[in-house]
Amino acid sequence: MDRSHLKMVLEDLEKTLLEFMEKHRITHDQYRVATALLIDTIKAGEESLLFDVFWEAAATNISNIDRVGSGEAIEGPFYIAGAPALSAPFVMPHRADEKGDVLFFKGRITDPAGAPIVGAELDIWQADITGSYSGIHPGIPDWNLRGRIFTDEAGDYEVKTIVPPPYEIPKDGPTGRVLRAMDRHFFRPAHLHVKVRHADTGEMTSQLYFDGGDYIASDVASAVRDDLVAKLERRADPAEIAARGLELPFYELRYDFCLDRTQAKTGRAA
Ligand code: MBD
Ligand code: FE
Repeated sequence: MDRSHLKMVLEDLEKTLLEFMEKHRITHDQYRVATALLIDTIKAGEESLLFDVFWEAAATNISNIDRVGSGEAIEGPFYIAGAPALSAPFVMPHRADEKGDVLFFKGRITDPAGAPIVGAELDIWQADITGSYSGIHPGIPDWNLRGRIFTDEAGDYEVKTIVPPPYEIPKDGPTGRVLRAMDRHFFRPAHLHVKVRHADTGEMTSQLYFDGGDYIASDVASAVRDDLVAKLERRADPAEIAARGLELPFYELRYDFCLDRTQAKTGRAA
């Protein structure tokens, strides 16, 4: 954004908020409540949560308008850079007694012409069966259910993990206070987060949801997009279960990414 555009946008933001204050006759006491809320949010470490729940989806939707290839999604507040690079066959780091149904998350990454993107990195992070993220919530080993995997010569990827549950955002802090005042629930539908990187395509951030899952139509973060909802397929055939070396039915989620090789030039670093 150049300087004159920045000036114009900031003036418009100022004007919009001033008009809002006039419209709702925001008193000095109410103004103090609002500033205290923002300060509380930062003290509680929820500044990213508050912004991401209310405004990140709009920003990604706007960015997607001119985007070639698979749409992007919100990053949310819980990404941590530097997850372990895994080796094939890929299995997400997990505890010996990790609970949850086994999930194979798989698909192919190609360019718009259908040529495979070989050696693309998928940096994946997700909640455990209690809806907790390692490195964020206490009592979970570092990097649990966080890891980086890579596409093969055909552009294919597959990683073994668990099916995450719907996620209830922290509701006892300032973000929860706002949502409660608005009579909203605190849930996000079950989701997998992923950033995809390749020197030719740059980096993109996605998030995948499970068709038919709870809260798909009422995500507290308003971040579900039809193009990011994939079918969670249950595999119960004993032969298939045995072939996977498993004992119980498992699930597969397939999502193919299309990434434009020219997108690397838009300023997103790989
Ligand atoms: C999450 O896992 C998330 O993805 C968002 C957007 C907000 C809170 C927790
Ligand atoms: Fe999340």
